[in-house]
Amino acid sequence: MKHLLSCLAALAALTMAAPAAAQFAKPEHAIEYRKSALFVMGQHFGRIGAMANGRVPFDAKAAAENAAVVEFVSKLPWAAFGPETDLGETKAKPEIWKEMPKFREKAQQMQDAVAKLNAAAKTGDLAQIKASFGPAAQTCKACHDAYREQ
Ligand code: ASC
Repeated sequence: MKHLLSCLAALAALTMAAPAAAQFAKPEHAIEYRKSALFVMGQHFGRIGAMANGRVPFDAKAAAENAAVVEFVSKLPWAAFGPETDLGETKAKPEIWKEMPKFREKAQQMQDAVAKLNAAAKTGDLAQIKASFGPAAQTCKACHDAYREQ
């Protein structure tokens, strides 16, 4: 029984780690994958921003759906910054691979911030969404400023 439980726990851990363990057939697939994930995240993040900034009417259900997508997708790009994915159709700066721990820290700060945004969006309270949107956007910008070619 104990063995079965630890097997199940290991399986659950593996399942949850699946996006992080993503493997790519070619470096250009990894580049396309991370760009796609970041693009999708930006689309959904932007829809929340439009509500937070009053450009579109607030819709609590839409905000919550968008924030859930943002939080999930925020976990995906990082496994695609592996070796040999620094060259190609990418604006990712070489510094990423020279200071990977710093890059990962920034990536983690973004994931933490969008998790907070998602928690705020679940409450349906626009004030809470507004309060957590800015800091989340700041984490996007901080990483772009440091690690993305203009
Ligand atoms: C977005 C988006 C980003 C961030 C960033 C925040 O909507 O696509 O990359 O917000 O512009 O500063």
